[in-house]
Amino acid sequence: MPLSIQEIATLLDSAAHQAQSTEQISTKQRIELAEAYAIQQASIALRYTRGETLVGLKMGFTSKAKMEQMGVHELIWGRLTSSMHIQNGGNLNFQDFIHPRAEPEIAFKIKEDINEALTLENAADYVESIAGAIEIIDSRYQNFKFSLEDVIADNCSSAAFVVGDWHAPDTDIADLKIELSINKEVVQSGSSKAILGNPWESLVEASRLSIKYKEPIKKGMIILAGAATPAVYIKQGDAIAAKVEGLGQIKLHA
Ligand code: OOG
Ligand code: MG
Repeated sequence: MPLSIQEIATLLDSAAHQAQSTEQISTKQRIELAEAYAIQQASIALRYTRGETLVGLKMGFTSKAKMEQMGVHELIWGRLTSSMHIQNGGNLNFQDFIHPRAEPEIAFKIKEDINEALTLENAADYVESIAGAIEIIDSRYQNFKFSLEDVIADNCSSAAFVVGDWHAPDTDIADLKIELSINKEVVQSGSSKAILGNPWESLVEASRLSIKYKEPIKKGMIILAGAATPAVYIKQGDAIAAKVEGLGQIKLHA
């Protein structure tokens, strides 16, 4: 018998909570896109019962680099909760993760509740500030492999994130040089342009998806625009840093 949405949600939540990988759902049963988002919602609801709160949304597969690395070619979105937020320069509790990877991103802090689909023309009106960020992704699936529906059900691999210093919303972010280093060695480099041609497009897409899936973007939320480069595996003891031109450094220790 196929597992129910609630059963899959519990399975994925336990995998994350216990840092134990699990088999891909798609190898056991077929799930539709809408079901995958319903599983994500139910699985994050289990985090809320443990006291976590929703602090933002993340966009995924907004760059070709990421799509190609993971073999998934559609935009996805997931939820960021309070326990995922690590202060800039902070530490990752490595034993809480399965096979974490780091990726450099751009973050938006929302100034006002968003109740409409944004456009490139009005998106900045809703943004209080912009920063560089590092996302730590940690697929709950074996070998970090998944289908589109698998990864959506698994909250798009969200595991942790770090945001750098906040900058004015009129900072030009269309084509910023981005570097990710591990132990001072540059391991990935690219441009913010890789994110849908302009990271603002990612916020526009996030606003559309948030309306479609009835998860409103509220004042104070953080929206991660998606990685500009492929993600890199990290190990315990690593010093991870991202440098985003004009936005400063974002750091964390694994
Ligand atoms: C899925 C999450 C994708 C991004 O920035 O593109 C993502 C994954 O790669 O495991 O966060
Ligand atoms: Mg990401």
